[in-house]
Amino acid sequence: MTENPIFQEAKNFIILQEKEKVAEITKKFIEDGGDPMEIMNKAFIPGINEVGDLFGRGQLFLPELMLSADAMLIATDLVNGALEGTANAQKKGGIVVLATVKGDVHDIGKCIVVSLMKANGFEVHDLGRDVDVDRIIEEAVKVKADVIGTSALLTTTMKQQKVLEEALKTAGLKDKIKTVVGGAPVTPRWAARIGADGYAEDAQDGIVKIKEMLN
Ligand code: B1M
Repeated sequence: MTENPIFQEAKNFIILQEKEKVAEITKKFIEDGGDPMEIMNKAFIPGINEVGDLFGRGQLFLPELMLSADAMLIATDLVNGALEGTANAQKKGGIVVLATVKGDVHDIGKCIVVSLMKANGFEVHDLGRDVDVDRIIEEAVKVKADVIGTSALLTTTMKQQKVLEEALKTAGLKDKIKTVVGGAPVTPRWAARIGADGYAEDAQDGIVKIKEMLN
């Protein structure tokens, strides 16, 4: 089956930093009954990944990266709004504290994870980005979290996920609160090495892993 050409068009709008066109195409796709996660996974994420590759190769610079990120945030907000509209309050998925780790401002992926978890009936406490390990643990204790999920996008900040594991052990909480790690540089090997309970490749995988843990 041939792929819907709208995905290539939407991907290009992210690469070309066309914020208004991103908003238009996303709204139209959703209004026409499209699955919001489909346009996210097939157009916007490949688009921003391509921007990241161009930036990594020095073919695109920080101001352009920031404009593409703004366009991506518009798409994410619209997709997340549509996902939250589908939330099923009947399902009880458990209590999850989510954050992007200290030193890291990348939160587009984490926001998608938050919305998809809410849509799947989890009680989500989103601490935002650049969040200190002590703050994450404090909130997890306060809300009696079943799971702490962290996102890290930089090779320098993923070490914070290890700091979290060590702090949980020191506080005697390691066997009480499960942990899931995610983010572009994070791998299953890293998760195993630092003693995290789970690794999630994407938002959907995060839901699957947390559900497995809580069963
Ligand atoms: Co930055 N950046 N950035 N950036 N940026 C990367 C990460 C980079 C790989 C680009 C590159 O060089 N090719 C590179 C890191 C290199 C490295 O560490 N080795 C990089 C750099 C260098 C930087 C700066 C240092 C640039 C500078 O200032 N010179 C700076 C750092 C700032 C800081 O954090 N201290 C910086 C800044 C920025 C912007 C602010 C411009 C912007 C972020 C805006 C924002 O998030 N609000 C930005 C962006 C957009 C990117 C890229 C292009 C895209 C990231 C993204 O949003 N992807 C990125 C390149 C890339 O990753 N390919 C890059 C889409 C998003 C949906 O995916 O976040 O991976 P992702 O989330 C996925 C999965 O990973 C998973 O599910 C999500 C959905 O599928 N997931 C989880 C993530 N967390 C999860 C948690 C879970 C479960 C699943 O459970 C807990």
